[in-house]
Amino acid sequence: MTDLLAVPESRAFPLRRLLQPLLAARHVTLHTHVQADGDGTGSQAAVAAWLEGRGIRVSVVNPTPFPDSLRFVLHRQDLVADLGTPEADAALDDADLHLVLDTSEPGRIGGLAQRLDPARTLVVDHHPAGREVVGEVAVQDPSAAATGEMVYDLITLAGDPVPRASALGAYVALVSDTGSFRYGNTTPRVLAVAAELMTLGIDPEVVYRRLFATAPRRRLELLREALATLDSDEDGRIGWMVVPHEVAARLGATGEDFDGLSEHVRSVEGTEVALLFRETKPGETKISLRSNGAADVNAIAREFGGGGHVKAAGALVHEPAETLVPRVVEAVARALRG
Ligand SMILES: [Mn+2]
Repeated sequence: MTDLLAVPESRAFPLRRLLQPLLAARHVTLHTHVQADGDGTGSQAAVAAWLEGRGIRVSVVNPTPFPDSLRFVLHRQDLVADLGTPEADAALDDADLHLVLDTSEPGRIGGLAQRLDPARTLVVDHHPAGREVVGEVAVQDPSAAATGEMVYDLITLAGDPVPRASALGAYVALVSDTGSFRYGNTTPRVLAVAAELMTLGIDPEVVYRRLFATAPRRRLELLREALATLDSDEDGRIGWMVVPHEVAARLGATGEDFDGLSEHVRSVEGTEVALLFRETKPGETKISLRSNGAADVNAIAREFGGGGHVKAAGALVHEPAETLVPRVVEAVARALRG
């Protein structure tokens, strides 16, 4: 069997270039996109434990609060300072290097976009490159299943053993972005990396329980409300659910409560594109788009000012769901007609 753990050369070359400034830094701040997910935070945790082991100071500064449900992935809670706090300002001022993980787009990092000097900012991301990139040294590789896979590569290219805390972060990243090793991005290499991480002490069942098997009651109530709105176009190729702002507000639902909701829509037989419309506030709607392969939802999301991957994308639109839903459904129908 070929060495599945070997880093593909097309990825190794740019990652080695990024290693030079990274390992020469004194204090690195780590960043990910708004509404951090398991890949963004897992990648941050993996890099944090690794760089600290090398004697480099690390801070985690995200544009929106670090999700409580993902705190377990960090080896130290005091690494985190939310943007806008004095601690975050101090870390950003003191750092000589910034590393943005799991996005490269200024529009995805909220208020951080104004705080990061591109000349001192590196990017590691697995999304297709957008128009603007936040850092001057950016490694963007859509062939990676997760940013966490690239972080694993970065550590091994440095010639370092993968610390156990880094293994946990990388594993959480892989589980999150592959839908627990079920989506099409689950390559033989992903499973080989996951196997390697297991040998470093990761217990898949423990991670599963922390990520999925416990949820606040409001999350199931949100699912019940969302399922009540389940709808589809005439031939059932496009399905969607809508969560109005008043529902989310009544339940006290946070961003992470919505993770995976669109999978319920996608699971309906015959569905080719699944949509979730979530009003984040009155007059503002977040669209999540999931494709079973027939349509490029990244292209559709870009029509509405967003982006993402071919099979999973999103957009934030300043418009109530009521008028937005028919416009997006029509755009998807057009894409499916090809
Ligand atoms: Mn990701």
